[in-house]
Amino acid sequence: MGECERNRLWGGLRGFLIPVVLVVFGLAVISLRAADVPREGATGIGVVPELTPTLTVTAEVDGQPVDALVAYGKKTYQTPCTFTLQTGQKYDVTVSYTPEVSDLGYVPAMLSGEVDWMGPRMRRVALTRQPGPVAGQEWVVDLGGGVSAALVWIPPGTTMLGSTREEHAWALGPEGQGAVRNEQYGAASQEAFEVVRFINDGVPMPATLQDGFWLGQTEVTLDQWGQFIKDANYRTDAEKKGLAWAHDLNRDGIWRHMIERNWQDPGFAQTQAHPVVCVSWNDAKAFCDWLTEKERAAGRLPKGTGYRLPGEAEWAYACRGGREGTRFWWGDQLTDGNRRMNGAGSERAPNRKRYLQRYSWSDGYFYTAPCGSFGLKGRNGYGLSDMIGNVWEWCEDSYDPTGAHAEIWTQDANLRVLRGGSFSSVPGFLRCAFRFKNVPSYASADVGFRFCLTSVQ
Ligand SMILES: [Ca+2]
Ligand SMILES: [Ca+2]
Repeated sequence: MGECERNRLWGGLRGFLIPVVLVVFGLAVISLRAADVPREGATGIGVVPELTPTLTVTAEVDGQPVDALVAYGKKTYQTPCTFTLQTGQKYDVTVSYTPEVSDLGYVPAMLSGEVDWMGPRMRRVALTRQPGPVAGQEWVVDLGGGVSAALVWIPPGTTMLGSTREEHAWALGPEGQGAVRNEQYGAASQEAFEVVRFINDGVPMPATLQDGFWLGQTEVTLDQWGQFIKDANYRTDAEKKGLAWAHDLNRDGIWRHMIERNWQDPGFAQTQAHPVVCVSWNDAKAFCDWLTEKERAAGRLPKGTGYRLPGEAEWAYACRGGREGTRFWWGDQLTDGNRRMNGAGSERAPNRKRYLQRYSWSDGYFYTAPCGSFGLKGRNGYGLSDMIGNVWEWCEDSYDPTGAHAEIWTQDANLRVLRGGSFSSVPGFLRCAFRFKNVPSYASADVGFRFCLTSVQ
């Protein structure tokens, strides 16, 4: 190979290698820069700053800034607070505010989404008050699980406790039927029966309720009771004892202590709309305490209020629905109770032997009726359903044999007051003034309750 040829060959190789080396070297430089060269700081002159997305959260109430709590992940922070985020990241922030002095709490606000911005972002969260009971208006309390209970407002006012001699005589007479000796109650004699059942209405005595309060529009339904049982994992007195007072249908239909009777099986069919029965005073109180705690935690309880059973005077006043001085909330005529109450009517005819006392018409329900079955006609002047009949209702008070008290009376814890009569009651029991009582652990297939919301000490 001559010099000339070698030069030509080298020249050819050089023409090929130099671009290859340049390309390889160039790629190496480029990849080195992309992978390993530290990024320029945001302050570098002539360099585009790399922006990190941040989120600053502040809170306000009625246009004024407040110190709220911000929950992000498992930690909580105080406003104003700033979070450093990453583009594309999903975020979920809860802002809550609990002032020290306020009737009601505030609705927690949620901030959530995907980070689709660079640099700082500011979010000012306007917090609103929790909806809560307002004096003078109906209140629907949320029991959870999609179940609620309506309470009507009972205005302040004066009522007459007890009953007149005339009313007493009517209750014992042929229409009230309270004086007829009835084996199912085990009265030893007519005289004893009269004394036990009717002397205890008490003499007429005015009672003034200074403050209004809310009272359940209906007796507590199975739906509502079930929500409490689920949430509080509660066992009733009847379940613990393994028995309740109920009809002994396999024998003679007489009320007896029956094993394995409780609110889940009182011995007759019920739907979720029926009133819960076989609940003791203790059980009813546990329900009220559960609801108070739950509503307080949710910030929906006005300061100084709570849920409890109605006092005896509150119950009697509410039962009258604004109409004073009559046997029933609709007036004095028993027959006007047709399509207004579920008591012992002629539907009990098949049990004629044991249930001699009843009124002349059929109300359609041998046992409990679904709460509010009688529609608007069955509501008294305050809009309350089944104040007379369906199931007996526990009151907060202890039982004073001399009569009801204007204030809640708790000096004797051995007996608690029951009011309103039930599907099993004679007309003489189905009155606004009639009082009944039993021990706080008593559970019966015709006893339930309704609850109120009022000021508590
Ligand atoms: Ca009935
Ligand atoms: Ca009732």
